[in-house]
Parts: sequence; structure tokens; C-alpha cells
Amino acid sequence: MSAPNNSYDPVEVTPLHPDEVARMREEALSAIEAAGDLDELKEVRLAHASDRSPLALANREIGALPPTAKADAGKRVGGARRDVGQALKARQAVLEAERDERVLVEERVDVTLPWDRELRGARHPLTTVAERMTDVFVGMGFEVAEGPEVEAEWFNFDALNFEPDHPARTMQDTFFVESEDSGDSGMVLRTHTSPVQVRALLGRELPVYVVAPGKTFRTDELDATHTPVFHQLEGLVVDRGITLAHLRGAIDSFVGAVFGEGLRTRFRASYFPFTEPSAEVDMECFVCRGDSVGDPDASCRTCSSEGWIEIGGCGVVNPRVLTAAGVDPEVYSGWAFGLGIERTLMFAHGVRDMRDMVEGDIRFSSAFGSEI
Ligand code: FA5
Repeated sequence: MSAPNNSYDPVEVTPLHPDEVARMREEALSAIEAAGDLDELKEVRLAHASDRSPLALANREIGALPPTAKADAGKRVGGARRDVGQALKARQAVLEAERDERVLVEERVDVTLPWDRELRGARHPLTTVAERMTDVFVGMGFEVAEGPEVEAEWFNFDALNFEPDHPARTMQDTFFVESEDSGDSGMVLRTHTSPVQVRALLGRELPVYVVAPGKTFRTDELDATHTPVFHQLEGLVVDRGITLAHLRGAIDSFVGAVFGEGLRTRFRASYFPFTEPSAEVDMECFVCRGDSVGDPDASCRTCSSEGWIEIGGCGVVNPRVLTAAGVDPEVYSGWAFGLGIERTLMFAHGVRDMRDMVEGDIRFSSAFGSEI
């Protein structure tokens, strides 16, 4: 085994010569200083601080040196590499700060400038709620039926068992379009969607399972809970062997689908000339579930602490209506309901004032996130 080459002087190895190391260091430092942006600095880092940089290659030469020479050469090259590393770090910080400042200026948005974006519009939440309500019944197998908004008095009242002088006619304050004197039947803006019941029975094969969403009109004042133009969803089933129990099931499925599973419903006896028996449909308040009743510390704005919310009217179709529509009440029976769509929107989405729905402010529709 040969003796160690103690006479091997690092100064004789060109890359390790102090002048050469100093030159490589200076070259790297001036390249770093000259880098104008982060991309250029990346190039400089590759050229002067990567594994293939002159200083890294010089560092590799140290391994071949005799132990006595290693420390001196290592100190020289290591010091130069450390200076380059620190210079790179410092320049990186300066260039990043410059970039951040430039981005802030270049990408500044002047929020006070006039807005030229054209809104694409939004579907009115009443439309989306009406579709959702309709879809629940379509999912149960119902078809969608329609009727005119300007309706014959016969369909709106007579066929639905409102006698000409029946006080029930005044129950719904009517917009009259044409009086009876001018023809066979007067014309009205329909006061409810129930005339579609008769149209569906006259125009379709039995059995009939239909829902009819639509606009209705009454001479009501516009206030927080009423509007003269509002919407209802009518439902009608006429088939053999139909009972009130089917109606309870359909209403429960509707409430579960729109307001949440597990909410109770109840029928309160009421009166409509076209159904017998008749009922108002209430559902359990989906916010307090009745907990606010009688508790002054837990007042519920949704149900006014009553625990129940009225959503519409319903009942077993009066045999007189079936007869008026040419259906044999001895063979067929059925039920019907009419739900208020505005009221459903109010309850389902916490709308406090019905006037917000009709004033046409696009912010109301946009708040529901229903941009087309
Ligand atoms: C009727 O209109 C019946 N045709 C419902 C019906 C159909 C009963 C089938 C039986 C069988 P009522 O007048 O209660 O019923 O109105 C039904 C719903 O319409 C009310 O519960 C309410 O939600 C809504 N409604 C009534 N008037 C207004 C109004 N001015 N503004 C907003 N919603 C209203």
C-alpha cells in the first residue's frame, strides 16, 4: 500500500486555487445581483448553486486531497458556497417583495368604477319553489294540468258547487272581467286553481291524478301575508276506492319532501263548497317543532309560537262536482287540495314579507342563488 500523498497541494488543483474559488464566488455573486426577476434568479441558482455548478464541482475535488489539505480547501470552497447561498436567499426575498408590490399595482381592481357587466337574470324563487312542489307530486305519478287565468264563472264557481247566491262566492273577493249579462257565463280572473279540477275531469280519461300550479287573483290588499296576485298548487285524484287516508299520505309525503322528514300534519275541519268533508292542512312547525308553544323565552317567528303552520285547504271531492264534470259519484271518489305557493316559499326560505316577492328587485331572486 502506497503512503498518503501528503505533498498534494490543493493550490495546485486549478478549481481549488484561492484565486479560482474567489473568481467563481464573485461570478456567482454578480450574477445573483444582476437577476432582474424570480425566473432569472432561478437560472442563476441552477448555474451557480446546483450540483453541477463550478463551486459544487470544485467541492468534489476536495475528496481526493490528502487529509492535511482537506480542511483548508474545504474552508475556502465551503465559505464561497455559503456566501452564494446567503446572497441567493437575500436576492430571492428582495425579488419576491418586488413581485408582490407589482402584482398589487397591476392587478388592482377599482371597485368604484361603473359596472358594465350585464346580469343574466335569475329565475324567480316562486317559480323554482312551484316547480319543486310540482315535482314532488310528479314523482308520485301525478300529471301536470293547466287552465286559463281568465276563467268562466261556471268553472270558477258554478261547477264547484258555489250556488249563484251562495255566500261562499263572497268568501273569495273576485276580479270580474265580464259580467254574466254579456253572455252565457261571466268571466273572472280565477280566484283559485280549483277550476282546473273540473277541466281535468272533463278533458281526461279516468282515473285522474293531476297537479295544477298556477296564478290566482283576489281583491286582497298587498301586505306582509297577502297579495292580490298569488299562486296555488291544486291537486286532484279521482279513482275507484279513493279515501281520505290516501290524501293524508300524499300530504305527508309532500311535507317530508319540501320541509324535511318526520314532520307531523293535521287536518282542521273547514268548509269549501267543492269538498265534503273539507279541512285546512297544517304542518308541524319545522323550526321549533312545537317547542315554543307556551314558552315565552322560546318565541318562534316561523309559526308565531303556535307550533303549526297552515299550508292550504283540502277535502273529499263533493259528489256534485263529480256530477257536474260527468263522473259517476257512485263509482268514483276522489280528493283535492290547494296549497299556497307564496306561503310555502315564505316558510321554506324564511321570507318575512310577501311584498318582497312581488316588487321585482333582482336582489331578492339573486339571494336565492338561482341565476340562470
Ligand atoms: C282555496 O283557494 C281552495 N281552492 C283550496 C282547496 C282546493 C280546498 C281543493 C279544497 C280542495 P283558500 O282560499 O284557503 O282555499 O286558499 C288556499 C291557500 O292559498 C291559502 O292557504 C294560502 O296559502 C293561499 N292564499 C290565499 N289567499 C292568498 C293571498 N291573498 N295571498 C297569498 N296567498 C294566498
